Amino acid sequence: MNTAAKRAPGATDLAPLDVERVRRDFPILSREIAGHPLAYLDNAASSQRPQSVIDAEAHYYSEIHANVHRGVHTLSQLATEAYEGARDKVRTFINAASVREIVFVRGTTEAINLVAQSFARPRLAPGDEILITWLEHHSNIVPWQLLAEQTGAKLRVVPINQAGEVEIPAFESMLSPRTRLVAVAHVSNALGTVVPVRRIIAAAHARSIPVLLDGAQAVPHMRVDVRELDCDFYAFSGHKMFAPTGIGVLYGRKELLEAMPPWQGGGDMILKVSFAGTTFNELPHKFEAGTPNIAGTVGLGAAIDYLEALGLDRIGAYEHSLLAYATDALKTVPGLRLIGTAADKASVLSFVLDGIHAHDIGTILDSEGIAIRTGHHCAMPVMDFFGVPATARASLAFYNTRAEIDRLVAALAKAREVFG
Ligand code: C6P
Repeated sequence: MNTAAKRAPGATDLAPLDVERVRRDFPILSREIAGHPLAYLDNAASSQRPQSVIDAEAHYYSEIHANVHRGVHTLSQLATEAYEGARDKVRTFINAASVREIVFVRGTTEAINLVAQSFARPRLAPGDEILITWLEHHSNIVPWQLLAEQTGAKLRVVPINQAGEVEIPAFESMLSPRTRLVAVAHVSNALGTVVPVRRIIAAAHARSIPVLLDGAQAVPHMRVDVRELDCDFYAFSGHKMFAPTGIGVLYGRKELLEAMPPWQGGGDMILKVSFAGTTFNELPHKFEAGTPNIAGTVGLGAAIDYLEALGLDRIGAYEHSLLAYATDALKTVPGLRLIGTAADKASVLSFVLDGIHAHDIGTILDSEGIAIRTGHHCAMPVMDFFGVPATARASLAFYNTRAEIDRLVAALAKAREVFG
């Protein structure tokens, strides 16, 4: 295979990422754990923050903090500008048509629950169906189970294959006249599978069925364009894309959001309140009851600036080559079985090692300064499918290096010596 063929789509003319320089932007990456330089390979759980994001939050608190949309005083206006400015950055980042389609929430989990309760619940009758896949995170399973209990609707689950890919023919055959919503991950957190969401959306839309994408594991790794994808809802979390915790985004098509009732009631989501009745605020404020996470949105805006400056295509190209390197390196470890071998994958290596529990692997790696996640990754059905109680999962970001992968492989050899 020639070099160009190994590159990510669209990356042909890009100068490569200067990873050593990039690493210096992240203060935490220079710390030690257990006397070793930190190798942070737990980015799917939560990534780290560049100094610019930390500075943006600190500047917000030390210079402009006040409540938003509520005051005529200077600070309140500055805080409102910063908050709404971040919304516009998100709009550009995912290429939404309007800032009215960008709702700030706590994270992916809250975004999906909002859609379940405000969009789906009023539309569901007993016997209606919600379609998800076998590789979903619990955040894209449990809200639909709760909804099914509340409405009498049915949750249907599209199978995956041994590589961890969604069975598209099965998906197409499971779309029925009773399907009211399709909700699927863009990228699987437990396996790294990139789901062919364009095909899924096209098939669902051909039957006028709306589609929600759980983009928690996609936005940090690839350019997401909600209009090009043609999805109806897109949910993601700031903390996986180098932004603060407690802030996330629900993108929704304006016509759909406009037709939806508010999810929570309170301040800021109203235009007028009297005991005779309440008039709700316009989009997106209708869905943002109470004082929001203003500092978090400012940090999210700074994270977007940072990602845009590096370039999502450049990030994708670098991560693809690191994933290929890591996949080959892990295959050399005796007794290691990769879980999740889809043809199209992003930045996740889940594995089991013969005779060693995932938690023991995690503990040994931690003593070597290497952070990975072990367990079910909030995707228990995936573990059941592959017949394992847990996996060890290394998840990569653009600041990880081949040297860190080499350390991972060496530490796994050590784990085999200790437990083997
Ligand atoms: N996955 C992981 O280690 P929140 O917690 O709301 O920010 O994101 C939930 C969520 C939803 N969908 C997917 C695909 C996810 O990966 C996650 C979070 C983390 O894999 C923590 S469980």
